[in-house]
Amino acid sequence: MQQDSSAWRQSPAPSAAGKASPSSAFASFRLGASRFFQPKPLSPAEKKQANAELNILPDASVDSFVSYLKDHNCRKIVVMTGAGISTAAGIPDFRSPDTGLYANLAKYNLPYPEAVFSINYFRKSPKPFFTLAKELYPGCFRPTLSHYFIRVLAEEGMLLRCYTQNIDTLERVAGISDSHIVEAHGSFASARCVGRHPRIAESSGEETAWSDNESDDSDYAAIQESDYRACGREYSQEWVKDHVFNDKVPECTYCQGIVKPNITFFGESLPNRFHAMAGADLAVADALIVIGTSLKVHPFAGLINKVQPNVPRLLINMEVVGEEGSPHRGFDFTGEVQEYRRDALFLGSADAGCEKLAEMLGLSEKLHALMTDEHAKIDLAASLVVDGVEVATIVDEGAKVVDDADVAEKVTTEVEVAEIEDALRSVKL
Ligand code: CNA
Ligand code: ZN
Repeated sequence: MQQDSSAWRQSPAPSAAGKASPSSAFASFRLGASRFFQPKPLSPAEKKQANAELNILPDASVDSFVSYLKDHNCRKIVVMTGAGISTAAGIPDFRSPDTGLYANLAKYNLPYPEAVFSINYFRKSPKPFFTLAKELYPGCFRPTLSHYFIRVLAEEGMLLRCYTQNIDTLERVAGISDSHIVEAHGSFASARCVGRHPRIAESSGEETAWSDNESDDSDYAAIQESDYRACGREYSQEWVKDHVFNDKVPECTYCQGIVKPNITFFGESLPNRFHAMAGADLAVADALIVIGTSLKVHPFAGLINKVQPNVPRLLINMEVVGEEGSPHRGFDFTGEVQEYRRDALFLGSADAGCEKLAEMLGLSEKLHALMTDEHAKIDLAASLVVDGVEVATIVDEGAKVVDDADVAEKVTTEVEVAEIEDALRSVKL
């Protein structure tokens, strides 16, 4: 057990006889007095005034943050993103007051907005989620400047990892490598059946008692929730998408359970990859950039507290989020609460913030060239015929557009820039 050293230092030494001697009484008085006159402990802001080393950043400006990146040659930047980096692509976020999904869910008749992403509600009533999924489905949107900025950071060897809460797969479409991405809330890229089988049927060696004895309810009356195991059959994104676009709830061909895209709902645990990587990544990160998130969803939001206390952090968002007024948690843009001054803020759109970062890092030209090129490929794939081959179908496979090396190569090697420009004039998105 840890000893309380201050209490130990201040207690008067007893005399040999066990009584306090006059000198010890005086000492006791002096100690009491010095305790009384002890100077007030310095506030974190005063400590920072006295010790320049506590000022990791001199102020909360983007300029100071970028100077730090350059001066310290940061190569292990962790980027955390949320729905705000995809709104410019036309995908609504959750919580923006008029445009967010939560403000526009009336037509689904939900008991509360979050129900659309609640696993318990989904099991009972999957239709609202699939109706919404049709609107959000990947493959219909182009990545934003912010997505490409993250890719440029990776190509410059500056990115350790991008942790995204988004389920739209636009990081993949932007060409950020799988190894650099952690999809903390899963994605539409795969799906599995969330139906359940009675374990009893399995252990008794019977074939699927589930469907064979449907009429005989009494067999199941005594089965508890824990007697079930998840079906878990995997289905492809294309198979699910087919159902969703035909307004059908996708049902497992094996057990008739609902097939759910592997996105994390409220009430479900996050993917293993998140748990396996977050702790180690954040511990060694040399800078953190948080873009387009309300930081309301945990455990993701708590990642900002996992970097070392002297690692600088930048928030790029339409509104200030994540301040908790705590010495150990949340952002501290004023530098008055936490030991180190290290938080910077860009209040505005994700794209404007990333544009500014790119400019200051000398990466602007590369970023714009990359985005123009990638958007052209996506547009082409959506509407063009290359060498007599109809590639319009490729757009249906969304994330594959960039991943599919053959197609990408074909588009870049066989179509001249002039052709792309001509083609773009005729593109109908
Ligand atoms: P949120 O709670 O809706 O917050 C979005 C935040 O971004 C808000 O603070 C906005 O002010 C801000 N914002 C909106 N537009 C911009 C912009 N152009 N530039 C900068 N900031 C902007 O969303 P979170 O991501 O914080 O919440 C986590 C949820 C949302 C996750 O579980 C996601 O799966 C879920 N979600 C994802 C998507 C997607 O994949 N694109 C869309 C909607 C919701
Ligand atoms: Zn099933």
